[in-house]
Parts: sequence; C-alpha cells; structure tokens
Amino acid sequence: SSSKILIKGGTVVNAHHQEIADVFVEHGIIVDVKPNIKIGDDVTVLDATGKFVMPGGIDPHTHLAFDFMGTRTIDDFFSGQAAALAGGTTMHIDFAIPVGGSLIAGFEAYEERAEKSVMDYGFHMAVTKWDDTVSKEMEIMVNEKGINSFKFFMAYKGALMINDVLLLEGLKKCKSLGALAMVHAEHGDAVFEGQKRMIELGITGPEGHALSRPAVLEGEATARAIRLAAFVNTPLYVVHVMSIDAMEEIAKARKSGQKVIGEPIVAGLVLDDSGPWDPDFVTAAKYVMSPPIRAAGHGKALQAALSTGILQLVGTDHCVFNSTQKSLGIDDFRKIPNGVNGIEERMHLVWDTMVESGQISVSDYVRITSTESARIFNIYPRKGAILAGSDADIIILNPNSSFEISTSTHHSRTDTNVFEGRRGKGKVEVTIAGGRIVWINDELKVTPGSGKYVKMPPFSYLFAGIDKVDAMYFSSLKAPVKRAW
Ligand code: DUC
Ligand code: ZN
Ligand code: ZN
Ligand code: ZN
Repeated sequence: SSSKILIKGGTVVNAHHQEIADVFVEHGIIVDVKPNIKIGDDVTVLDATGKFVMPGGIDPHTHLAFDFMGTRTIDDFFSGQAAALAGGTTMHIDFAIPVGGSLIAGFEAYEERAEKSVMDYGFHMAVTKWDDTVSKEMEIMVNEKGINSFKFFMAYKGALMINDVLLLEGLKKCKSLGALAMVHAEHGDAVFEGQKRMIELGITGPEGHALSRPAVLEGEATARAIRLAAFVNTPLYVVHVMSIDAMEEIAKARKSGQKVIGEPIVAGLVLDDSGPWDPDFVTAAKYVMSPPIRAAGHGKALQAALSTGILQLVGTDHCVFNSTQKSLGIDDFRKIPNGVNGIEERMHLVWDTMVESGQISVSDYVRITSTESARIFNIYPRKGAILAGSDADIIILNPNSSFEISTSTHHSRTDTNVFEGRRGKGKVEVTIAGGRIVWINDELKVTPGSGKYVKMPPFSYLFAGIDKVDAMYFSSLKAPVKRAW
C-alpha cells in the first residue's frame, strides 16, 4: 500500500467528540482530519461512508512469549500481534518479567522477543523480589528504558508472589519515580490453602481451580492493595478485575477521591464459570485463568461498572496455551497453565456487548478500548486519538457487518478459543498500523520488525496533585501538642 492514505466520509470518533470527516495519513502519521480533503492521485483511498473511523485498540494487558508454569505461551510477539491487528488492536502493553531476579535481564529478554513485532508495543515490568538492586533497577527502567508501570503479584505463592512488606516498599518506590503500581489482587496464601483443600477432597479437575480461589480472596487483596496505596498516597491500577467483590472496593475508593484504576478483561465481562465444569478436560482447562472466571452475575456487574465509569478500560490478559500445554494439568488443576485468549476478540466483543447492546456510546467505546490506556500510560495523544499529529493507528468498523469467532479462522497459534462460536454485530474491516494497511478484506499483510517500541514517560495525569496532598499531610504532623510531662 501507498504511504499516503485517505479515509473518506466516515464518522470519526474520539473519546470526547465525533464528526463526519476525512482522515489523511502520510508516513505513519495522521496529517489532517476534516471534511472534503483534496488529494493528488498517488493516494490509497478507502471509502468509510456509514462506518466508524476510530483509534486502533490499545490492549493494556497481554503476555506474549511468557515463560510461565513450566511452559511458554504459544503466542509470541509475531502471532499475538498479528491476531491483535486482525481484531482491530494496534498496540499492546506486555508484562516483562524479571530473568534470574534481574529487571534489566528481563527487559533485555523481552526486547529481543519483541524484535519481530508487527505493531507498536510497550512494557510494564513485574517486581517479584525486593533488595537494593531491584530498587536501583526500577530507577533505570523508568529513567532509561521507557517503563512507567510496575506489577506486583499478590498471588502465585512460591513463584511470582510478593508479600505486604515488598508491596509497601514497591508502592513507595513507584511513587518516588512517578510510576504506576499495578496489582494482581488475590490473597496468595489463602489460595494455596484453598488448593490444598480441593486436592484433599479429591477434586483434581479444572473445576477445582475456581473453587479453590473464590471472589472473597480477590476482594480482600483488592481492598488491602487499595488501602496500602492510600497510606503511601500513590495511584493504583488493579489488573483483571474479575468479581463484584473487587469492583465494589474500587468503587468505594474512587468515591472517596482515591486514584484507583480498575481494568476488567474481556473474558471476565462475557464468560461465566460453567466452562471449567465441561466433562472434556481440554475444553474445561482452556478456561482456567487467575483470578478465575466467576459465576454469571459478576460479568454483568462488571459491564455495568464500565458503563458508569467505576471501571475505566478493558484489557485481555491474553496468555495462551494450547491443548498439549493445558494437559500438563490433566491429573492436577494446580498444574494447568493459567491463561485465556482475547487479543483478537476484545474489540469485537466489547463493541457487541457494550455498544450494540446500548450500554455505552461509540465515544465511550473509544475511551475504554484505546484512549484511557493511552492517558494512563502517558502516551496520549500520540496514541488513542484520531487527531492531526497522532500516530496513524486507525480502524474502520462497520456497525452493520457481523463477526464470528472460531478456532478455524482466528490468528492465534492456539488450537482452542474461549469465545468459540460467538457471533455479533460490528466488524473491524480495516486496520491501519503505523500508517500501513495491515488488515483488509479479511486478509493480513504484516511485516516482522515493523512494530516500534513505545517509551512511556512517568508522572501521568494520575499523579497530578499527589505531592500537594503529601505536603498537607506531613505539615499537619508537626508535634502540635505541648505535653506537661
Ligand atoms: N493470570 C493468568 O491467567 N495468566 C497470566 C498471569 C495471570 O495473572
Ligand atoms: Zn511524502
Ligand atoms: Zn495477573
Ligand atoms: Zn496478566
């Protein structure tokens, strides 16, 4: 395709505004957005009449080429991103994991895995232990490597899990760096106990997974992380909010003015816990993720929370293992690699579930699938907007066309799909990434190495006013009482 693209006559949607306009793209950048743009004849013209022209999706939560639970996710930075593009997502933020305890070694390993990228990407970094080296490495990540968010796993005992002392140190360090603290919120010690109980009862199948880690443990850890973040006075981002229990803690904190972000994932919005009870092991095991997919009412409540602003954006936790890998846990659900797909399905399922159903507007759709990610991770308006000067990451969605999800047509390398057979209204017909048409007429045209690493600067809008609050807090602590003794 030409380096110049004109998208004609569509409804251009941003998070705060929509209008019928043309969009002109040159050399990977949006050059102009206005009605009736006149052009020369060396331009690829796409007719978007009757369709929505929107910022490409930004998936804030993925795990590509992730070494986890004795195996590596089947989607790497090529196949996972190709799948993303086919579903209208043009950027993702992946979780880089330390290697041998080193954040720098972890970052370098992920840099290498991402060399074959076909779309833009950024990294969060996980912190899994605490000492002076880790503390120094966090500074290097923020000041030199373009990372502005750190994830703390409150679960996965014996592997990634941290304790409250580390969480407290980590929160303080994040605050000092202007980096966003993220938590996987489940009470890891209690989960461990719950798993033991299941095994003792003879429940070794996939149904034991959700039974061993009920929503009360997600609510507890969410509340604990929120309160520690309040004590440190730093913003908090709760990843994969899967339950009413966790959502209500976030609602309460936000109501009191605390800066807490809640991210549901698409599987948690549209699936319920009947899957893991399927008599076929692989079918049941494909739904196993943590926190687990909950009973039916939770997803609906999370949708409602998204529509009222209690939750702010949608991720996927795309972390995919095939049937063979899932079968590592055939005798013991504790050994089933945790993770589900979603990177290709998120944009379609959120459209169908939230917009087509009438729960949110098209502008809200743009906000929760793209713009809010860009704002939180401090790359707006380069990403997350259709504005002159923004990166040309654009989708054209036809609201009158339909999608259908199937393992036989998806672009992930896995042989299962937790959304198998789902269909709905609204189809991403064109994806433009970095100014190139990469998805059109149901065909992918991607070039390994064309994706760029996006550095994310610290001190996002979430930090506005934080220091002022601190000054008030500490100045009120100056020995106000003169005692008699
Ligand atoms: N949960 C998953 O299901 N997979 C990856 C990590 C996580 O927290
Ligand atoms: Zn030129
Ligand atoms: Zn997690
Ligand atoms: Zn995750």
